[in-house]
Amino acid sequence: MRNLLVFFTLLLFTFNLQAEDGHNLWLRAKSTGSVDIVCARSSATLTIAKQELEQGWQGQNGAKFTLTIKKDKAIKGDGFKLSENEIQANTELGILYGVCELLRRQQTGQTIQNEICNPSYDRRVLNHWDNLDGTVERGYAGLSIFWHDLEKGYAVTDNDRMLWKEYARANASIGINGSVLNNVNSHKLMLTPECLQKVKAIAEVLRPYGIKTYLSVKFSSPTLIGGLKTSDPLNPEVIKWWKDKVKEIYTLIPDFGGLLIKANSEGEPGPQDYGRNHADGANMLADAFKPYGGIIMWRAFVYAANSKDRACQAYNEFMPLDGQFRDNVIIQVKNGPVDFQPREPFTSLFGALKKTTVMPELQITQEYLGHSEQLVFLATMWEEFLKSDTYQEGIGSTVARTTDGSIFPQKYTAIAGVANIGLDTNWSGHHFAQANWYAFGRMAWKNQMTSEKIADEWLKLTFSPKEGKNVNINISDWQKNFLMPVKQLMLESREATVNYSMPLGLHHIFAGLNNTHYGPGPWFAPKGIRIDWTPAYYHKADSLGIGFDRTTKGSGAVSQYHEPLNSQFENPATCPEIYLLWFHHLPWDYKMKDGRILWDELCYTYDKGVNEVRQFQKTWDKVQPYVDAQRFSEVQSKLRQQCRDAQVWKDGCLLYFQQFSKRPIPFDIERPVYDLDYLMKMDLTDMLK
Ligand code: GCV
Repeated sequence: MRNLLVFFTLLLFTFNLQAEDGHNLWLRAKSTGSVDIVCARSSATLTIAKQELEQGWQGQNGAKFTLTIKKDKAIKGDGFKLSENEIQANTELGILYGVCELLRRQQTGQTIQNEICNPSYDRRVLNHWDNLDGTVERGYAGLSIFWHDLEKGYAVTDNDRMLWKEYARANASIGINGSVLNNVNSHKLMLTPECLQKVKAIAEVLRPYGIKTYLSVKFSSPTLIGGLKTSDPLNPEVIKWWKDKVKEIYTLIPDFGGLLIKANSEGEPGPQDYGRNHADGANMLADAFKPYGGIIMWRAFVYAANSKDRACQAYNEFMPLDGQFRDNVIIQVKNGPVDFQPREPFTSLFGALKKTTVMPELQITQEYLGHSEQLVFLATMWEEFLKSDTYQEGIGSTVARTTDGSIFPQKYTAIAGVANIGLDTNWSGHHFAQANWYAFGRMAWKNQMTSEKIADEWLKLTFSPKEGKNVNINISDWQKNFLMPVKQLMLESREATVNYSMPLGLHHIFAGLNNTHYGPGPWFAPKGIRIDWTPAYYHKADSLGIGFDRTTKGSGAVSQYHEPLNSQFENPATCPEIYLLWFHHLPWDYKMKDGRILWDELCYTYDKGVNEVRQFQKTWDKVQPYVDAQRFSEVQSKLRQQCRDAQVWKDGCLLYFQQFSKRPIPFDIERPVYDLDYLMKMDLTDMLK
């Protein structure tokens, strides 16, 4: 209660809306008094915990606060027990996490009472798709914070170290405890001694903040850099090469986390190149890492050019191997079966694999959701995914529970998020994209956390006006006129994006030019291209209707789900309409639940999406008095862009599909403003950005 009072009292002061560039993320708060810290032990991590407490304390001035490391069976891993005057944990890291939680509660006006906070997953890992030359695959926030121009070698500067420290601090504040430092499309030089020296330097900065380093490497490294003739996982020389390499890694980095492997996927090498399977490959590496406590995160993102339905392939390749993986192998599975689309049902492997550890892979970077140009709060999507019921062990077997160890005992539990971090001053390109980094950490810590609570916390931490001389703002004004409308905007933003880009289960209908996955391109089909890389493979629009038939009469993907989902998805009448065209090819005049025909529904939904973003613009313009000038205008400008993008999506898709539906766009909605020819001819990427 006292924290609530402190939060409210603060906001009755006068404030100074000085320009902010977003670099301080959600860590802007300063202490409002002193605190007397009692802590019997000392270490680098505890020193950080104490500093954080001193710098961010907003409790009673001069209060005594105790940090205690004491074993308690109710506290799991790096969890902690929080009370008004003490944090107790089993580990030093638990103390640091407890401090961060305490400060967050003080700063956001949440209550602090005796409570144990345990993490849902042991490993909460960011996957950086950073290349050794400094570029970032699907990165929209500048160059890599870890790697620079390869020609300049692997030098590390003081500036690098400072930035890595800030990065580590931000991660620790939300419980992230692992970073895969490079792209899953790995560089062959990753495991060379020179490169490993740099990894060591990074690991040293991240370590006190509790962040383990991991790497992505080429499965064929023994051949590429080891001079061997093969990388066959069953070959004794190959096995020895990996054992030696792993020993070398641990000599440099004793707490190294392990590897993330993309094998036999999109041209990456893997065990199948030698007639072996995923288990042969993953287990060989797992055996080499086992003595050091390292893990192998083996990705299930596999699909082939000749596959009838790409969405089925991961299940088909991995289900026969269930039970064959070592206990330090974790299969990393993307939330959706195709590829991080704005909306997909959950990948059927969740709830299907029963004797194999599975970890969700989420994408924080907005590859398919407007890059860092569009305001899309992803927590609502992840909440929908984690709460999806797989029915693995009957009702209530949500994805969250099938992966966090609640249903089956697992040696390790883990979750990954593809990072949206780069050298941009504000780290993530769009000020609101920071919220997705924040949300990933919070949900990885507590997979039951609601997106509403996360948005509330993040907005308070990131946008509460700072105390100062110039502006008078009182709490109820700020809550009513800033917090509530902007939170609402965030919570609606993902659905709006689905509406204006790929509603009713449509997916992967992007412009193909430059492979940017940004604008619409349902027409994209240059001669000679792989059929599964064309949007028509996914939307299948023709004179009869639209959608991908994944019923038992079609690709059969529905059969990969447990009952009752299987039957529910099979029948268009019971299939949730949000997934309708994911599972069904339906006639243009198919009757929707609201009585409209499918074509009309599609038109109204695209139009709704455009209108929603226009409304976001109005909402944002109205909050100007509550936001510093720099962040206000940067977000305003991005929202203008998003409105233009939404219009292009609506016009491009409706005018293209209209050629097949041969029906009018209902007359009570706004007419398209672009010509289809123009949209098809333009390089949409260049036009949109
Ligand atoms: C890192 C999609 C993306 C690729 C990405 C791949 C993956 O295909 O477009 O950029 O590669 O997924 O997740 O491996």
